Parts: sequence; structure tokens; C-alpha cells
Amino acid sequence: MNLSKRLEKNCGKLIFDCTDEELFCGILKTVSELKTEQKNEKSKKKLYYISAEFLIGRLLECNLLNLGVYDEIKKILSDNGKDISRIAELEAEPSLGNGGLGRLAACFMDSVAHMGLEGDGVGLLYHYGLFKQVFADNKQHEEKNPWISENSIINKTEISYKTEFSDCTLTSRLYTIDIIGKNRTNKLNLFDIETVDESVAKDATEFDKTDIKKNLTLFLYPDDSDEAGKRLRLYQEYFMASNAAHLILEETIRRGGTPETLNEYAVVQINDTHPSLIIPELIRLLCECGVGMDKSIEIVRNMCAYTNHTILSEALEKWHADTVAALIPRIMEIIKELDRRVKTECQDKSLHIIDENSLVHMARMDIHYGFSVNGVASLHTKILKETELNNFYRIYPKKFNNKTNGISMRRWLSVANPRLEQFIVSLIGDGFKDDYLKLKELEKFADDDEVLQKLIDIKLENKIDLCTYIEEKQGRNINSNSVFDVQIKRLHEYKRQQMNALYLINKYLDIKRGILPKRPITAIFGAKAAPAYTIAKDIIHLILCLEDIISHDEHASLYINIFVAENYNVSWAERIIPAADISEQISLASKEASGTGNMKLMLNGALTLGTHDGANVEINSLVGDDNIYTFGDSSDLVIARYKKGSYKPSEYYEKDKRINEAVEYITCNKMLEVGDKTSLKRLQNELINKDYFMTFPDFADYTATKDRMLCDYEDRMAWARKMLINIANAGYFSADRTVAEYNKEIWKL
Ligand code: 26V
Repeated sequence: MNLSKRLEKNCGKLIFDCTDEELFCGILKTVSELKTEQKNEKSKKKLYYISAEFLIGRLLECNLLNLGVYDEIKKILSDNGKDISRIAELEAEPSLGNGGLGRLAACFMDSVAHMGLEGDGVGLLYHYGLFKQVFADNKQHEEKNPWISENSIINKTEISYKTEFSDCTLTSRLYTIDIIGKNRTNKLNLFDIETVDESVAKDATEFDKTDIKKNLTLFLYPDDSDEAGKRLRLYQEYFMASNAAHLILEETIRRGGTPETLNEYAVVQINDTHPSLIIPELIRLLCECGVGMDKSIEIVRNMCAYTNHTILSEALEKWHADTVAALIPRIMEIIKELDRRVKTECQDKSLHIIDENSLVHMARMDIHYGFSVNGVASLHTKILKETELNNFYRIYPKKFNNKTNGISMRRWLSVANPRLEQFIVSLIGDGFKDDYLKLKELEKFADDDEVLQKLIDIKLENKIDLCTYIEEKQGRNINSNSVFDVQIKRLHEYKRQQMNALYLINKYLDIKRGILPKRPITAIFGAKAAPAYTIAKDIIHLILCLEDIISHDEHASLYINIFVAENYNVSWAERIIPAADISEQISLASKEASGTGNMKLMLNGALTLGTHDGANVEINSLVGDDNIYTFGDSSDLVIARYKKGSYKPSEYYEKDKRINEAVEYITCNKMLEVGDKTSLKRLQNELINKDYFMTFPDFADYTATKDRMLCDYEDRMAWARKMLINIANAGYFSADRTVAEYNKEIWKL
């Protein structure tokens, strides 16, 4: 049956007569049918990618694309006066993630399926996920973010396990989401509790944190600033790990394996330390099956691999041994045994799993009892080896390896930026879709004015589309002829949104003094701050106050504007990234493990304004110094400065006029008219007296580099040439490449 007839059958009436909702359901059914026609080859070994986050975004369009029917369905719909993007928007966007780590997991799942590898994700089915961000009084407020509905993409299964805690036994229920690739369909396995009760959550932050039987799967990263919150997170982590372990064992036995041969049938990638309890849990299950402790430990050591995504010490998880013992006593016994074995071998205290203060270091357990430890960009891995985890590297040099992150080219080019993709196909054919390194062929057009002009035209069209969307969503009128300067990422001091804000204050004041930019600037932000992270919320408040002041300044707003996307998520990213001119990647060197937004923006022809950090370093070597704008202190210098402990922000504040002026402005009368004095004052104090992420030392270089960039933008052809070189060299960052490396060196499927 042809596709059009099939869709019509699945909708139950003529396409022309369908509502968007009816079409949405019909397309979902068609996707399910098409997927069953794939042949899913079985391999002996299967990958389990365990993660607290899977930031999958909407799936409909990507699924159609991966099934090879996207263009045809789009055409069938438009022939009937229907618009695929409008229909796709009916899908509720799950917020099962927070940022890069969760989005990376989603890109990897796409690539694993694309490459025909047998590999599933395992995580939790959070009913509200991360909070929904709403702005009021120039502040972030948090609301619940429900996404599960009747028409949802999740499937309930028969699978259910018991998880024992000291005070209760929870029954799980497995739900799955199909991960449809070109070459097979894998699953995202999300565990829920049977007794979940959405009504216990009054809003996104206020709920009874102790009512575990009802609340365990309601929220991702519930506030852990108090003891009850911490315990809830530990309940979540063990529930996830235990269910994953049961699933792996059960599936292995179904595939013909045995507990003794588990590591030949399954490999587990531990995505940061949230799922680390899978190590003692697998050992526990194997022991229960009658495999001895020594043998169980060896099996698990041969099947678990750990990815580190951060060197920030506060993000490296440590649990108090008393808390672990109180909730999951048997697991604590196993951890003690694992630690005892380490202590007999190593005198160096920094290698011990349980430290002198009775803290259990999850990453240390992963490194001792896994076979692989990887960083996510070459600089990050270098820092792990040479500094952060150097003592581990010296005893296990072979375990350490680098896997530079990647992104799904299908989502971030084909679906997000069809104009650009079609243009690329018209220039070099579509062979690059099988090997994105072939984008390099675009370089031969670097001096072709017609091609460069077309890149500029496409960017403008995407900017106009974004402006329309912004107008619809938030009622703001943005000038599409301005430079779109974009910083979209989690809000964190190390990412330094505050540095961008200080720059904007200086620019605004310049404009008030009559120093006008050559072309209007639109600074676009997208960021959620963790609800209990006070300074991060103060930074959002600062940016929203500036947005408010500038947008109400009739004269200045002709030259500069700020736009903050409310509830920034994958769908926002899909619209902002294709329209971006400047990609702000301004983290303090050494702190951003990789970044993946930097890759998405580069692929879409934005030029990077970045520090020598994370994957920026690799972008720099790929495009060359002429096609990126780097600034700031090196990671070596930053690490040395921390060691010395000599940094005094007040010295910069007193000496540097631009810094002084911008920091003063934070609490000026105009700001206090629209802002909250306590919050602004706190932020100002923090900057002057602490500035832990060293904004001031990089500020002058940041300003000069950004100004140079804005100046260069005016030579449109030269700028477009740089865009082209960036697009042409983005192929290295395909997640297909990253996943192929994981498979070759770690998973060996
Ligand atoms: C973040 C948060 C923030 C809110 C509350 C609790 C909480 C717990 C854990 C985390 C995860 C931090 C690790 C992380 O997201 N790392 C990011 O991983 C990306 C993918 O490798 C990488 O590109 C980013 O540079 C890195 O920051």
C-alpha cells in the first residue's frame, strides 16, 4: 500500500478532512507499522546505557526521518493543505533531562539505533520531569511539567520488579519508548513505581519528600538542599539501578546467557555517577544466583564502563555511609566489601571509596570496579588524567580513554534546519549523510560568492522564522536584521552568563552615551536555574531586569535587545540554533567538560565566541584560528590560579573602569525599580568578593573579542566564508562517530 493510502487508512478518513490531532494519531500509527517492517538483527552482546536523564525532545519528525518517509509524508500533508511542523507540535515534549548530559544520552540512543547496534537506554519515568520555567516579576518560577497523556509515545509493559529498601518494598512498572533508527528500533526503558500518586505534588518544589511510595518518580533532581531531599534522590538512584540490574539479568537469561556469563551478553555504560549503584546491585544479584563474591565482582568489573561529565567537585556525588546504610543496608555491606578490597591494595586515601568522613565516593567505586573511564572531550580527558583523577590514572592507565561528544546530525541538521540541509545536498549530494566527515567537501565553495550569499540568505530566513515564533510564544517583536548572539545552556556560574550580562550593561550604557553599534544586536538567552541554586537564580533575575529596562527604552532598543526564551527546551533549541550568528561558549577554562550546544551551533553556521575549554578546543583545531573567536585564560593558568588561591576580584572591580561601571549598574536605581534589591545586591557582592568562576580576569579580552566579532560581521562575505568553514568541519562531531568509537573501544558489540 502506498504511504498516502496507508496514512488515510490509519486516520480513518481523507487526509484533507482530518484535524491536526487526527493526523497526529494517524502518523503515530503509521510509524508503528513501518517500524515493525525493520529487521532487527540480534547480536550476542547488548548495550545498556543507564542514565538519570534522557532529554529526547519531540520524536515524531525524527522518527519519520529515520524511517525514510519524512519528505514523502511532509509532501502528502502539504498537498492537502496541512503543515507537518504544526502537527509535530502536538506532541508533548518530555522534560526528562536538564542539559547536555541528558541530551547527549538522547543523541547516543539515536546513533546506536541508526548504526544498527543493539542497545537500549534505561532510566526513570519522571511524571513531571524537570520543572517548567515561568517568568514573573523578572524572576524564574517553577511549575509542574506534565507530559504523559493518553496519546503518549510511551508503552506500558508487563515487566515489573521489586526493589527492597529498609523501610519499604517498591514495585516497579516498565514503560518503553521506541528509539527508531534507520537500521533498527531499540528501546528506551523507563521505570515507574506502581504506587505513584501525582496528587502529592502541590507544585514543582513543594511536596512531601518522605512519601517515597507516591513521589519517587515524580521529579527529576528534586531539591536536595535538605536531608529528606537527599534521601529521595538516593531512593531514586537505587530504584533505577536495581531495576536496570534485574532487567539486564532477565534479558540475558532469555538470550541464552547465564549469571556466570553475564559480561559476555551485556555491557553497561554508566552515564555520570547517578546510576553507579548498579555496580553493587549487580554484584548482589549475582551472589543471590549463587555466584561467589570474587567471581561476581570480576563479572561486574568486566561489564561496567563509566563516563565522567564534570570535574566540578560539588557535582561529583558522595553519599554519607550512614544514609546509604539506613536505606539500603545490603548494598552498603557490598560497598564496604569493595572498599575493604581497595584499602588492602592502596594506602593513598584519595583512592578509597569510603573516606575518613564516611563519605562514599561514587566515581571512585566506578573507577575501581569498572573496566573503562572516559572523559567527553580531549581537554577534559587530559585534565582527568593529569589533575583531577591523576592518582587513579597512575594505577589504571589503560582504563582511561577519551570519547569526544557528538550530536545527532539528523535532529540538528535535517529536522532543525531543512533549508541548510537541502542547500548542502544541492552542492555536494547526499553522501555526507552516511559519513558526515564528507561535509568537508563544502570547503571547495569557500570562495564562491553565490554559495556564500545563499548561506546568508538561509540564515536570514531562519531568523525571520524564529522571530515569528518568538512573537507567537512570548509576544516580543525582534528585529531579524540584528546580529543574533546566542547563549543557550543550563544556568551555572561556571558557564558565565553573568559575563555576557555585564557586557550587555556596558553596551547599553555606551548607547546611552551615543556610541552606537554598527548594527543592532539581539542577545538571546535560554537557561533554567536549579531551584535551590540561589546565585543562578539571581543571574536570571539580572538578565530579565535588563531585558525589561532595555525593551522599554525606545531609543536604546533600536540598537540592542535581550530576549530570554521562557522554559528553554529542545524545541526552543531547534528554532534558535538555525537562526544563530554568534555562539557564546564562554565557560571558565577547565570547567566545561565538553559542551554540545557549541557543536550544534557550529553545524548551523554560527561562529563560536569561546574560551579554550571543552570541545571548543577541538572546534578550534578543526576550523583554524581564522574561523573562531577565542579569548581568555588557559585551563593551565586557571588551575594554577585556583591552586595559589590568590585571586581577588575586588582588585579588578576597583581598577577596571568597564567592570566597575557594569557591576555598579546591577544595583542602580533603574534596576531597583524593576528588580529585587536583595537578589541583585547578593549577586553584586558575590561578584566583587568571590567571583569563584573568575569572570573578571577574562572580561577585557571577552569584550575586545566580541567587539571585533561584531565588526567582522559587517564584512558579510568574509563572515559567510567563516560560516561555511564551520559547517564543513562539523562532521567530526556526529554522534555516529562518537558511538562508533565507544563500540570499537568499549562496548565491542
Ligand atoms: C547537574 C545538576 C544540576 C541541577 C541539579 C542537580 C544536578 C545533578 C547533576 C548534574 C549533571 C552534571 C553533569 C553534566 O551535565 N555534565 C555535562 O555533560 C555534557 C555531556 O557530556 C557536557 O557536554 C557538558 O560540558 C557537561 O557540563
